[in-house]
Amino acid sequence: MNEIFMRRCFQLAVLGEGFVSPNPVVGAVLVHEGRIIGEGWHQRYGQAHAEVNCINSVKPEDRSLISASTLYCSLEPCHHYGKTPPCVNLVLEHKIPKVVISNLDPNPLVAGKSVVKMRSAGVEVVTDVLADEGRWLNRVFFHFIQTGKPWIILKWAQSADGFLSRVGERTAISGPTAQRLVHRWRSQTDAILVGTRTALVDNPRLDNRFWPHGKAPLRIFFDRQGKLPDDACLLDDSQPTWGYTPARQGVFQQTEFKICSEGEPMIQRVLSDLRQAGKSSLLVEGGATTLQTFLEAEAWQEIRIIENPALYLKKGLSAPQLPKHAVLRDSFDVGTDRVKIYTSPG
Ligand code: AOF
Ligand code: ZN
Repeated sequence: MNEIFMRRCFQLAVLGEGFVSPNPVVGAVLVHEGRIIGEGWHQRYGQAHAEVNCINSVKPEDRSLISASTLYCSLEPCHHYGKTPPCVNLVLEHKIPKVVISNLDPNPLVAGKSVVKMRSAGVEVVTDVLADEGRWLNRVFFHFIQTGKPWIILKWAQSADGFLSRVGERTAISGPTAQRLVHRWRSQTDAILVGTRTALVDNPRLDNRFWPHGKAPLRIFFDRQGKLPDDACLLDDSQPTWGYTPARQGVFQQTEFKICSEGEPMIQRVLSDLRQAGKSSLLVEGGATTLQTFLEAEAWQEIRIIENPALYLKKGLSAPQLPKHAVLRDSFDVGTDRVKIYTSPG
């Protein structure tokens, strides 16, 4: 039973994706004798936590049952006064007798303190239910709060014979359903990065128009020699953008030019800028040289490969080599394409 209700918490948590970072996605359900009487999730950064929304959702006729119900939370209820008051107090005020949690909150302000507080008040607390799934769901939050560094995802699409594209031209590899998925990934990520050649050859928009949910991510591009034409999509000032490029003439509201010197190591610079801006995740969308640079620097936590099993290019720009130590975490079909998700061990 615990696992069924925890899975429901995860489903609810996911509804917050794209809206809550750098906070975790969190879901909560309140169950009385096997019946769900309340559900909630953390919907927006800075706003009510999952537990609050869950308790507020209980119908007036069921409110008397709260003190005889079990609260399931995908994350340990918080212990601190942040932008909202501590959820642990809510549990105690409503005299909820049992709380089931997937993960303890790694935030040092919480970190098991709420479990101790609830147990000392006589609440039965069960932890680690589907803990691995819970950690995977909030991998960005866990990594960011524990290391202070953004979670880096390398993404590429390749043909069945291992090519990224034909040389020097934008090449369609995956189908429209995969494109939607990529836009969903963009909406879940704080920042998206492309290298110089991709910016020039593909003229990408790097928006999430096919998954218009969540906030528009920060776009980042490299163009150290300032070759990108004025009418390039990345210079349309339509959403927050950082260009590692010489400054340009013109009036920009959302576009920031980050001047860098020719020999400066690019990855360290971007990561440190992201860190300072509180960005918890980065999706690197290419091209080959940029992906290779991140791979060689071991600067990645996750790799997502979309493969078109029916497309053979025979020649072109080779896809990067998957590192030997990459661990396959998930694989699934999307439309006519196949997606494989790898993580770095440890
Ligand atoms: C919960 N339930 O739904 C979430 C929690 O700034 P605040 O007040 O929103 O606090 C953010 C921190 O609270 C976040 O870093 C994490 O430790 C925890 N998130 N806790 O009890 C929730 N989203
Ligand atoms: Zn809370």
